[in-house]
This record gives sequence, C-alpha cells and structure tokens, in this order.
Amino acid sequence: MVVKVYGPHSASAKRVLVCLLEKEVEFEVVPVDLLKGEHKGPEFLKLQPFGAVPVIQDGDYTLYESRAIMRYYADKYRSQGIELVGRTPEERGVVEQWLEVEAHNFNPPANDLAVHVLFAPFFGITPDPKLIEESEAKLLKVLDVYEERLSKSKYLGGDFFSLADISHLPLTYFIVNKMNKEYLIRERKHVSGWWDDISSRPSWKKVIELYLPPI
Ligand SMILES: N[C@@H](CCC(=O)N[C@@H](CS)C(=O)NCC(=O)O)C(=O)O
Repeated sequence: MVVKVYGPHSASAKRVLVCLLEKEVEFEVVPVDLLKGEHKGPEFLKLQPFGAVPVIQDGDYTLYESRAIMRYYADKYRSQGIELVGRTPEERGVVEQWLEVEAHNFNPPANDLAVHVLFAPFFGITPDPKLIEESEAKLLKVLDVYEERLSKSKYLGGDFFSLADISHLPLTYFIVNKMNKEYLIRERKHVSGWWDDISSRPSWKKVIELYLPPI
C-alpha cells in the first residue's frame, strides 16, 4: 500500500516528504488547494477536523500533524533508510528536545514572518509591520541559541542528521530564499554551515524541485 500525502505544496508537508524520502518509503501525493479552501471542505474535514495539511493515509490508517507523522515513520521503519531519531534513549531525548524547540521556539516567530512577509496577499491578510519586527527580534534570540548549540554539535540532535533538522527545513528555506532575510542565517557562522549542509541533502532538493509553492 503506497502512502498518500495530502497537501504536498505546503510548508508543513515538506517535513513529512523529506522524512519519507530519507526512510525510503514509497508515497504518492494528493494536492490540496488552500487558496480555494479545499482544506475546509466537508470531505477534507473528515480526515483533518482542524482543516489543515498535511494528512497521511497509510492503508486505513490516517494521521495528521507533521511532526507526529515524522515520528510515526521514523519509528515504523526503524531499520529502513537512515536512522532519524537516535539509537539510544539519550540520543532520542536530545532529538526530541530539539524537535520541541523547533515547534515551540523557532516555528512561531518564523511562521508569523512567513505569513506576514510572504503569504499575506494570498490569504487576504494585511501585513502587520509591528508583528514582523517582533517576530524577527524573537527569531534572532532563538538563532543565537542555535549558534551556540551548533558550535558544539554538527546537527541539532547530535552528530547525526535527524528529525530535529528536517523539521527546520521548510521555514528556514523561506527565510533564506524567499523573504530577503538570508542574513538571519548567514550572520551566524555555525547556523549558516548547518543550513548549507542540511539544505543540500538530495531529499530536500527533490522536495523543493517537485513541490515548491507557486510564489
Ligand atoms: N501543526 C500542524 C500545522 C499545519 C498547518 O498549519 N498547515 C498549514 C499549511 S503549512 C495549513 O494547512 N494552513 C491552512 C489553515 O490552517 O487554514 C502541522 O505541523 O501539521
């Protein structure tokens, strides 16, 4: 049974797609047009009651929340593809810690920036300059902590590429390539080197090539 990934062009789905490629899991994609509101239609709400992508269907198993989906596949295909969560409880603890940091410290300001700098016109939102300024200030502080971490560790979760790194790919890609805010990354030597490393992985290059959003 081939895994179905709904909403492949969204930022959050890209975490899932990279994870599936790294785990060598076959998948097919089901486009969901957010601009037309397809994610709020009755059929889609049966899959994801909050009306957001991504969702996966694996046979009769359905799952949403991109980080939960990544954890599910990293666990289900433990011995297939590369190890993405660590081999010992201690390694797994550190990967989980940085996944949580991504979700709770990095993602909120980075997502607010993406929405207000990039996507506002598409979703009929008026960009809020104060929110943009505050989000950038918050992100700077978060990235200073990352700089310290990455001066001592090759990747966020340890000396191996993991879900913690994957989780940062979509929004960091926007920061570097779409928002004119590359300096946030480039002004930090170790964050910059880490970004060059993780963004040059074939899995990420493939996802960007195939599922880049239309802006
Ligand atoms: N925490 C969720 C966030 C999902 C999310 O916000 N998806 C966005 C696309 S990246 C979406 O569907 N936005 C439309 C909406 O929420 O109305 C996850 O990681 O899967």
